[in-house]
Amino acid sequence: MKLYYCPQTRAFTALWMMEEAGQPYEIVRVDIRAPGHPTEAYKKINPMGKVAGFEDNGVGFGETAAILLYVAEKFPQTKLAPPPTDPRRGRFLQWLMFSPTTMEPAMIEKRMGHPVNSLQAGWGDYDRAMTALEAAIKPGPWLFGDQFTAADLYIASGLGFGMQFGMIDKRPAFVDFAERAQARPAFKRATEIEAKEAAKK
Ligand SMILES: N[C@@H](CCC(=O)N[C@@H](CS)C(=O)NCC(=O)O)C(=O)O
Repeated sequence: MKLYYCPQTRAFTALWMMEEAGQPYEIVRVDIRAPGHPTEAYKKINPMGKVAGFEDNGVGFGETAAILLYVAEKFPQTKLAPPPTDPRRGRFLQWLMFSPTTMEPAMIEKRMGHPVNSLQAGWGDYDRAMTALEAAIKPGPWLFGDQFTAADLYIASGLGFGMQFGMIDKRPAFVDFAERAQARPAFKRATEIEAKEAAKK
């Protein structure tokens, strides 16, 4: 498995996932800030030319949610996703998709300071999205009780980023959730890899 990665980008989420999965993988650096990016060669991996990208058995693809789901399903023993027959599966998929479909646009809305029509915008609006998320994560420790899944990872990654850059309010439930996730050994390993990769620039 190859993870197409650039430090200090959204590719950190997929890097963290690889460390949670604990399976052999190779990091392939993509410099999104280099002139000429994205190259035609890289667009064969991710047609958008964005990171993260992923390749397994000669097939490349992008989108963090797809990478997380692919890895969780490839290694069911990691229990990073409830299996397709599990009654919680649909709810898991909903929260896995919540990051790109709802949290990200809500963060941009907050940063841009443009109020939106909550009925028309697919993400509702910032307050609606954050209130739904807060209610889901409050019981804890994770969205599915004691089982940490790829959905928790993706949400925690978005919360960490959003709160760091002032795009998400530091509600106590968000801070607790992000800190709990960041205390995981896999997060710490990913952070160390990220620091080493950033130093290579
Ligand atoms: N929806 C994508 C977004 C990825 C994305 O926007 N990545 C940025 C870095 S944070 C990127 O590759 N930017 C370079 C470019 O647009 O060429 C995902 O979640 O994987």
